[in-house]
Amino acid sequence: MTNATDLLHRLTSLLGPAAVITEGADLEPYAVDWRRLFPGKPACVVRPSNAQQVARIVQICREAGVAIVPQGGNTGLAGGAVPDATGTQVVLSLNRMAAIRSVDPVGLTIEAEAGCILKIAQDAAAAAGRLLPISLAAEGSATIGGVVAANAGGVNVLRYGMTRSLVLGLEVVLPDGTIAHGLRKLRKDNAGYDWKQLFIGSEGTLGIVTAAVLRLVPRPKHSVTALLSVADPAAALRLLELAQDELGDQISAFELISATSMQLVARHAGLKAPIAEGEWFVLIEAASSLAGLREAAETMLGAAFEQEIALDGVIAESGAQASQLWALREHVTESEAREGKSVKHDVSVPLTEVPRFLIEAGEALAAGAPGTRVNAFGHLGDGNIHYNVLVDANHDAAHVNRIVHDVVAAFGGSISAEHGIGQYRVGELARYRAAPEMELARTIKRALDPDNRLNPGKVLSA
Ligand code: 2HG
Ligand code: ZN
Repeated sequence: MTNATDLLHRLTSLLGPAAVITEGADLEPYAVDWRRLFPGKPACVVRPSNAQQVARIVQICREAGVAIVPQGGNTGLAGGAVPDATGTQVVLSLNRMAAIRSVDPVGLTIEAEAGCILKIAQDAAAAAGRLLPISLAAEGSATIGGVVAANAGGVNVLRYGMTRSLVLGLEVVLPDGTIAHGLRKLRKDNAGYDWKQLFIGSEGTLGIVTAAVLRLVPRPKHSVTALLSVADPAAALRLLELAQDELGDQISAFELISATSMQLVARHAGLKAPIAEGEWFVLIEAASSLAGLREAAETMLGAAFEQEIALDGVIAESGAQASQLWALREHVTESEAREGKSVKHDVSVPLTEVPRFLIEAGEALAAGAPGTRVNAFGHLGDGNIHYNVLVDANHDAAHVNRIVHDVVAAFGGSISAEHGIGQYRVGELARYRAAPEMELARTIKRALDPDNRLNPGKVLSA
C-alpha cells in the first residue's frame, strides 16, 4: 500500500466509509472558501463525531506525516479553513459534532460542540430566555468552533466584546493528539495559566476546538433601531458621543454605512433606505430590559437634528421595520461580491482617528491606484472599518493592500480587526508586526506544534 492509501485505510477503519470523503464533487464544498478566492485540493475530508475520534485522527495523520486543516462553517473571509493545492492535506470538518449539551439560564452558560451552527446556539439561548451575544452576517452557517477559533467579532462587540470575552471553557485536541479538557463553567478561574486564550483566535494552528462553554447574558426585553444619515464620518462620531450620552450602556450596535455600500445594496439586493439619500449612514441599535428606551432614542434623535449632526433619520416602528433597516447593512458583503472583484481590508484604528483614516486612505488610493472605488462600512463603534476596494482586472491586489495597510500602520491600527489572518494576510502580518512579536508567535507555535502539522501556512508562513 502507498502511504496515501494506507492513511485512507486507517481513517476509514476509524470513522467508517461514510465519514471519509474522497470523491471530487463531494470534496468541493470543503476545498474552497465561499468567495472562491482560495481554491485548495484536500487529500480527503474526515468528519468525526466526537473528540476521541478527532484525537485519533490527529495521531494517525501525525504518524503519516500529514497536515490537518480544521474546518467549521467555512464562512471565513481570510482563507483560514481551506487546504492548500498540494492534494496532501486532510480537512477535518467538525460539522457532525453539532450538539448543544446544555443551556443554563441562571448560571448564564451554554455548552455546545464545535460544529453547532451559531444561529442554532442563539436560538437555544433565546428559548431559555437568554441571549448569546455574538451576531454576525454568517451566523446561519458559521459554527461555534469556527467562531471561537477565529475569535469572531460582529455587530455587538462594542457592548459584549469579541468572542474571546464570552468563552468560559474549551475542549481542545492538541497537535500531539491529546485532549485538553477545560469545559469549565466558571466565571472566576485564576488557577494557573489561562491556556484557552491561546486557542481562541489561533485559527486552528495550535489545536482543534471540539467544544466550548460560552457566557450568556440576560435577554433585553426592549430594543430600538434607528438609521440616520450624516454628512461625514466625523459627524458619525459626534453622533456616537450623543448616543453614549442619551442611551449610555444600552447601545448594542453602532454601524457605519457609506453611500457606495447603500448603492451596491440597492443595485444587487433591491433594498433602499427609507430616508433621504446621503453620503454616510449610521445604524444604531440599543437594547435594554427596562422601559424608556424609545423615549431615550427619540431624545437622541431630536438632539442630533437640533445640533445638525444628523441630516435625516428614522426610528423603526416595529420589529419588522428594524429587520428591514438591518437588512441594508447585512446585504453589503453579498452585494459587493455581486458587483465584481474587490480587495478586502478588515482594519481598525483608534476610534477617534477613523474620520482622518478614511480621508487619508482615500487620498492614498486616489494617488496610488487610480480607478479603484472604496466600499467602506463596518463597526464604527469599535473603530473597525471594512475598507473594501472595488477593483478591475488591471489593479494589483497586493499593491492595493500595501497602500491601505501603510495608512493603517501610520495610525497605529491593525490589519485585521476581526476576520483574522488566514492565508490571505500572512505576508501582511509579517510585514507590519515587529520582529519580537512575530518571534513570540513562532515560539508558541513551535511549543505546541513543532512539526507544523496543524493548519500550516495560516497565520504564520509555513
Ligand atoms: C461584516 O461586518 C462582515 O458584514 C463582512 O465582517 C465584512 O464583507 C466584509 O468585508
Ligand atoms: Zn464585520
